[in-house]
Amino acid sequence: MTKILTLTFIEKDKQILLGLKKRGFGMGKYNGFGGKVEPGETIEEGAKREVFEESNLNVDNLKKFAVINFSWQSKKNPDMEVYLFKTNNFSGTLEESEEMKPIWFDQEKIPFKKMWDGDNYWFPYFLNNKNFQAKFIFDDKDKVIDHQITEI
Ligand code: 8OG
Repeated sequence: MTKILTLTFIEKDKQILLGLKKRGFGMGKYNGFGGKVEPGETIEEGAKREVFEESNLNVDNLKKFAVINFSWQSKKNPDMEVYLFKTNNFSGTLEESEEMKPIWFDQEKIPFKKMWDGDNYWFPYFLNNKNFQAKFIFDDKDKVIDHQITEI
């Protein structure tokens, strides 16, 4: 069964808020904020809830810019369908959570070496304000072995 997840990026001027994941899936990597959509909530509600749980910020006016399907050749993880949102509408006090240590990065200084391998491929679309659909297949070491990105 495919897991449905969200991933939200908060933007301010030419900066993007990323969090260093402190535990679980993707530990040690920088990422946007997100996670599983819970039964009974819409994808957008799930996205807002995850941002709040992980950063203490309230976000609004989320703009969906991509859907990415991730899978592993060995099936070591379930297939995932991730809905990506961006927003520059946020309020509240940024706080570190048990899951994430948030840090603002300049757009030109995104820490790709400490991010998911696939992010190298699709982040430029995001930074250039393109909407897209993508598919990534990873090997056992989470390296990309196949991918496809289509602008929409
Ligand atoms: O609830 P949990 O922390 O396990 O959710 C995983 C988060 O990681 C969710 O926001 C979706 C996101 N995610 C993946 N794969 C990838 C990926 O390859 N790159 C990025 N940037 N995020 C990913 O599940």
